[in-house]
Amino acid sequence: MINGIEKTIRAACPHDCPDTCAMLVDVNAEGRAVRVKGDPDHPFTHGGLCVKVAHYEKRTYHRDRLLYPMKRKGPKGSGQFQRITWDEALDTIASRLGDAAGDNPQSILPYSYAGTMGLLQGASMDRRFFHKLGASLLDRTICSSAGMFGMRYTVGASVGTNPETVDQARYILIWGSNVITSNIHLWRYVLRARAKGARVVTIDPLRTRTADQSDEHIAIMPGTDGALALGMMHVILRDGLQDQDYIDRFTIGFPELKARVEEYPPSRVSSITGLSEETIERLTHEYAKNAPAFIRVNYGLQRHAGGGMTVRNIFCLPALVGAWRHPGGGALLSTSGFYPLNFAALERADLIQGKPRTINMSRLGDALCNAGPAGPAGPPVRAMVVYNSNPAAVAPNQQRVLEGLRREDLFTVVLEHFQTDTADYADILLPATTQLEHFDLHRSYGHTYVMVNNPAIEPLGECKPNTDIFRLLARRMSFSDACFEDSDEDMARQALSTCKGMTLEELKEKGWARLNVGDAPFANGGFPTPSGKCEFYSERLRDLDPLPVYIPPREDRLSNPLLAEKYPLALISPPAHHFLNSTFVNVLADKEAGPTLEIHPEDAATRHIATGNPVQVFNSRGDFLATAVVTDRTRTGVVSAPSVWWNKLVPGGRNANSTTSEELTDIGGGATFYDNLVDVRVVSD
Ligand SMILES: Nc1nc2c(c(=O)[nH]1)N[C@H]1C(S)=C(S)[C@@H](COP(=O)(O)OP(=O)(O)OC[C@H]3O[C@@H](n4cnc5c(=O)[nH]c(N)nc54)[C@H](O)[C@@H]3O)O[C@H]1N2
Ligand SMILES: Nc1nc2c(c(=O)[nH]1)N[C@H]1C(S)=C(S)[C@@H](COP(=O)(O)OP(=O)(O)OC[C@H]3O[C@@H](n4cnc5c(=O)[nH]c(N)nc54)[C@H](O)[C@@H]3O)O[C@H]1N2
Ligand SMILES: [Mo]
Repeated sequence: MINGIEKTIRAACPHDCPDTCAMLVDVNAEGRAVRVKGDPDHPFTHGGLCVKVAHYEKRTYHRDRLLYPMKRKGPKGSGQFQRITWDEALDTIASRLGDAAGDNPQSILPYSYAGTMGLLQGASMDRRFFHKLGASLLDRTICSSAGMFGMRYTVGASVGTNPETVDQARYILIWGSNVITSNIHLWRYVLRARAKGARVVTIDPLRTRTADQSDEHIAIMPGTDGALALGMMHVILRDGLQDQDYIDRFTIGFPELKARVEEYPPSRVSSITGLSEETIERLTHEYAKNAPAFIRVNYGLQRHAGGGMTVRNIFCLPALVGAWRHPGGGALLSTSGFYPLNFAALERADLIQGKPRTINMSRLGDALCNAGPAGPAGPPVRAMVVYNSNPAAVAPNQQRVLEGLRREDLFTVVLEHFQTDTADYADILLPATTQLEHFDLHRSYGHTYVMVNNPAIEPLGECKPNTDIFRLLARRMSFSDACFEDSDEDMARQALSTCKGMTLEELKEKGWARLNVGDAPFANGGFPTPSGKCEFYSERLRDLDPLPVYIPPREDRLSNPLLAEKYPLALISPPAHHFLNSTFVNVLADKEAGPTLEIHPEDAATRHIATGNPVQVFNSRGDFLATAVVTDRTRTGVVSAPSVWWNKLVPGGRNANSTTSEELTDIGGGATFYDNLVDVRVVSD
């Protein structure tokens, strides 16, 4: 025993972040987790943890943890609860879901996202339960679906550059990604590449921590990146900078693409993006001439009307210049498509009978408030089970969402660690275990290892893992299929059944296993598209446009000048450094400077706004309050509200999502959080 540490457990960070860090948890003789640290042996995360997770045990043992089942005793939203037993909680839920199902099971809506990225606690027994029940399906679009489909139509899946080769890149374009905040372990590879002479350029409307550390920052207008990519393709082909051999062998649709990009000369692209022609020309030449060039795309830039096409356009670039040929070359948004896990065995879609409707999670307000012809087809939502998500804070068009959650005829169950904004609206609130208390299996979207999370401690209070809760509910509903008896380890084995050479025993022992992804996986084509090539022309996109095209934001000065006259500022609300979406806000709020609004000095001057002023940010959907920070870190015409705050922890009780819209992206049905015009004024009293 060293310093009272009895054992050290191999674990994995569960949070919604590309890095999926390998963790070690020190547990003392009393069975208490006393310290969490990064595992220095993990090849990608190499012992580092971020500012949020470095003291993870404090979140687990936090005094506000939910420890017992509770039922509502005050009005919806008041957050008043009384403790009940698990039996009462499960009986009530089973009986209310049974009633709703008797009527029409599609009146039941599961609502979950990536509070934990664990394959078991995130998408296994829960899916089986709702599939068997015949509940509405949920289209999980709130984060990444636009980009995912943009990639799928171009390179075939969520695949790209092997992140462990990025140190071999000679040119690194960080495009709509705040690596230092939201993907910190990639930064080491960026710095190594730079030490060997690579140039690092960041394209972001804000001068973020990452932009600050780059060799150049290009402050683009939000939502216009698709046009920039087309402009770059124009310059590449105009100046003969393409890799014709790679194009001929490993792409389809080149002649059509060539004709299309002629429509995007730098002059046109300059007026769309707010960048000078000189910048566009120079950026393109640097990109095309410094092989291997790597583009780190992230999800920020796809939260706009044209988000899917934007990612598609950007993913055409590496094939055009042959960047995929080299280790370190290419583009990366997500590695999740590399994992050959058996998701079908986990989720068991075969349990679905008939054809239930699908509800898009990014239109929750609509789904809850618009029974009838205006809303989703089918019956009104009568019961909702929320887990791994905090929609009252994170979903767009917040006032509509809250209106829905207040409905007296809606039965709401929430599985949580803490009493979040959403939990305040629960009829039954169930205490879930955290990562230190349960078992799980993980993939990553920023590296290529399968990870295991061994439980370090016993569940606190009466907390239960999500898997257990759905197992118990299945029993209460008398579901007799054998799959409802599977243990978590059984399910992990099923998930691994399609991964050659990986066993659960080895994973539990070592903590991770590397996928077999080559150093230059697309050097000789082999894209997982229908043609096996990079598809500049995609037959599957015939209904929208089979070729790359610029789809402007719904709300910007060029596409909607009337709206822009009324609400002239583009609001983006990217992650605050110490928060993970709305997770950690209650634990780490004091590390952030309160809800702030960053505004450029010129935009502040015309509104008589000074740093420290309380301001109201508003549009036709709603408003929220923040403290102004006047700074040239944001460009003119753009304001930024670091997010996602808990409503109940900020003045006014509502956050940036009071202004965001439920409109969806061009492909993938994604949320459009950053496609959002507002205006700002000082709050006078
Ligand atoms: N610390 C921390 N890490 C996180 C998260 C977190 O909340 N906190 N969230 C996790 C999740 S769920 C996700 S999806 C990822 C998100 O990771 P990122 O995609 O990196 O997240 P964002 O901050 O939304 O977007 C990145 C950058 O894009 C910029 N941006 C916004 N709109 C545009 C645009 O139109 N064009 C361009 N070029 N840039 C734009 C923003 O200013 C921001 O700096 O990070 C994950 N990691
Ligand atoms: N304005 C604005 N809105 C945004 C974004 C933005 O950038 N700006 N980002 C969007 C993005 S990218 C995303 S991904 C979504 C994220 O939205 P969500 O997926 O809802 O993420 P969180 O807000 O982190 O909430 C997750 C909740 O799950 C809980 N949780 C964690 N682990 C477990 C578990 O094991 N069991 C149970 N039962 N609960 C658990 C946590 O306590 C937390 O309250 O938000 C979106 N909303
Ligand atoms: Mo996300």
